Amino acid sequence: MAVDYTTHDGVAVITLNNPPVNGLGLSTRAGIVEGIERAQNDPAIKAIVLTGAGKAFSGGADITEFNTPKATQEPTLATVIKIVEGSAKPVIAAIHSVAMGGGLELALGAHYRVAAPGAQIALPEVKLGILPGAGGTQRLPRAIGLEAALNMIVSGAPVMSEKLADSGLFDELAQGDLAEAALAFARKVGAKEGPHPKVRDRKIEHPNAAGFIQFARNTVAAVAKNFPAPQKCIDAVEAGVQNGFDKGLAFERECFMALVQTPESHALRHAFFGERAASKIPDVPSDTPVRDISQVAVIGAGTMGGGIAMNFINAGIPVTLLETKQDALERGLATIRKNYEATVKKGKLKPEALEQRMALITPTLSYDDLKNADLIVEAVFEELGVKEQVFKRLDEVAKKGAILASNTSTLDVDKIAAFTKRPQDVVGMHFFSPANVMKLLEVVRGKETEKDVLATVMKLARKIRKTAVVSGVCDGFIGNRMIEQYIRQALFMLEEGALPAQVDRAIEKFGFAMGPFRMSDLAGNDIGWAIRKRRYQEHPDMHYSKIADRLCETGRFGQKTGGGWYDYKAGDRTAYPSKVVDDMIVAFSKETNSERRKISDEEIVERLVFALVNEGAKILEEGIASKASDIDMVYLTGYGFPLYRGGPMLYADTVGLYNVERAIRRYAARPNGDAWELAPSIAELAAKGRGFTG
Ligand code: 3H9
Repeated sequence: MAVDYTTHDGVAVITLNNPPVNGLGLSTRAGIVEGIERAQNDPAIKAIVLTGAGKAFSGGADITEFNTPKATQEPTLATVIKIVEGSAKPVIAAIHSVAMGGGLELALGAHYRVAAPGAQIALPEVKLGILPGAGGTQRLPRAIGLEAALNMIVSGAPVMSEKLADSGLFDELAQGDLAEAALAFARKVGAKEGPHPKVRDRKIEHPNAAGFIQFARNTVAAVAKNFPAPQKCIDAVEAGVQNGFDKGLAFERECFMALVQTPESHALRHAFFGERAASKIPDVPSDTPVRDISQVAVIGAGTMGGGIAMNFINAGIPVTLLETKQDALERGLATIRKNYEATVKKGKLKPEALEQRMALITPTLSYDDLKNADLIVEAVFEELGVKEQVFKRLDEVAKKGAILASNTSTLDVDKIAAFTKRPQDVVGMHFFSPANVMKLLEVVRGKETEKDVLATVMKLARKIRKTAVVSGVCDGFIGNRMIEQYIRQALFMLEEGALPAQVDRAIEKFGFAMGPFRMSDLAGNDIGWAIRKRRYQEHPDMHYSKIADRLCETGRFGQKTGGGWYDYKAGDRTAYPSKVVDDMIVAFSKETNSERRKISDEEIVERLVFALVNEGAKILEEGIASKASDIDMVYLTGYGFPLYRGGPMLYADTVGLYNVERAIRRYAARPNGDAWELAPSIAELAAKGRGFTG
């Protein structure tokens, strides 16, 4: 049963009991209606308290029901709220912990609201690409005013209940026990004659509603250009302001039904569940005991090591930072300080907090100082020999049970683990640069990594606010292994007729934050060159365009050398198309007998994105990633894949695997087609009419 019903001396208490967050799925909705009716029919009941068991009042509509028959099956949430609002006996919402989305809308349908402090109050629907669809856009402005409501609806951000104490939303902020306070309140109002107040009857008062709505519209247009929901939120609020509650409500419903079908909403919901699913590892039970991590050490105080250290410090975990030379250590500390100073300047960190954070770092030159660390993250030079020295040393000094992590981005974690006598404690923690900013953390599971090590790292990732995705051991793990195929295609297309600016423009129009050539100029073309040189030795049969090597031979390493695929001016990061490079590309095509042709933007997007998809499919086949949504989370949080498309695997499903397969076969039959070896699972799923994500 998703709802409990109890009575307390003339007051009925309806308790949502649908863990984990009292989502308003069909059975919960039906249970509320049943409870209200039972209370109506019991003459001894004078008032009804509506509350939630466990860790929420309610987290809103059950998102898993969206686009299923249950979502529209009666009683819908709108019906439930109508019944609550129409109850002759007063309904009091007793709100604690979380009242979000449909949960808050339900509370707004009650006649009174009593809240505990510390509750997160939000209409976060916009973050799922929809709008509040059960009266939120109509009732919240009537409860707390147009401006505050529109801000909450368009941002989706939670506001603490105590901040809303005087907003008109709550009738009482309970200081002691919420249940007691709600019961006392219920008895008080239960003794009063009805009718009891309804939020829908309140007026929206604003000196210049039309002006404010226009202002909101302009603001949203600037920040949410690829998402339809924010504008629709404004439209729905406006409809209520202009045409009254009932018409506003009908318009809101219409917008909700349309938005819930959009690919953008589908993508955002996929990301919501993908993020949570990523933290679950199929063969590591959720109750696996974790190791205590209260002291971390980071080896290497360079850009990467410093950024990694900041993550732990920000979470209040002390870090011992090790370098081999005093000046490198000092440089590293100075960079960390500079980063925090920049945050203070932006007003996002208090000056005293800066010193507190710096005080959490213990700099050292001695491995002996690592003996108390519960977790040691190595961020030294990316070469197996260097890693060997470090891990052998760590094996000597680290305490028993300490987790030894490598930040390697390409090397074999099993080989690294084998440098120690405790491979079960070794794991990859691949942070992305800048490590203190980027959300993604690839957790690389070695063949001997213990389950509790994985469970510990996943829990810690949440603490340091990373999206952690588990990858098996392979060259490049999930993210870089896939990006390699994408870059290969980008380079082939230069040879076949495109120029860097065209490739970048096409994929940026698709929604990537930055095209492959601008990205490479930013990261440094020499980095890719070094990786390719290694590839040429390890995989001499692999067919690459040598065009990027030609560029590197001229010393054009990117922004840092004032030129790469593009030209740069001093102090200006704008990428200007380079005649020298474009001429070089055309000459290279001639030299390699590649016939240049006009390549369409559509082909550019297909070849880049399907290269990711094809490799992603192989990664799934090999079990390197355990689910397609993990791959999407890697690309959404670490590689600038457009959020509104949901990641490469969901995008492939949206296009249809039948179409993806046909395109890959087509490209495989063309020049440079040997780079396309169709992943068998694409054909298999396409034949069954299925997709990667469900
Ligand atoms: C809506 O209400 C539409 C209406 O306007 C109109 C309807 C007609 N549904 O985040 P956590 C699951 S739209 C289904 O790790 P926390 C979640 O997947 C809804 N499942 O916990 C996870 O499952 P699992 C508007 C949900 O304590 C588990 O709960 N509401 C829902 O860090 C724990 O989640 C929102 O957008 C849901 N609504 O944070 C709120 N919510 O354990 C979205 C959660 O299997 N939710 N789950 O992985 C949140 O922001 C957070 O989950 C919350 C708890 C703050 C509630």
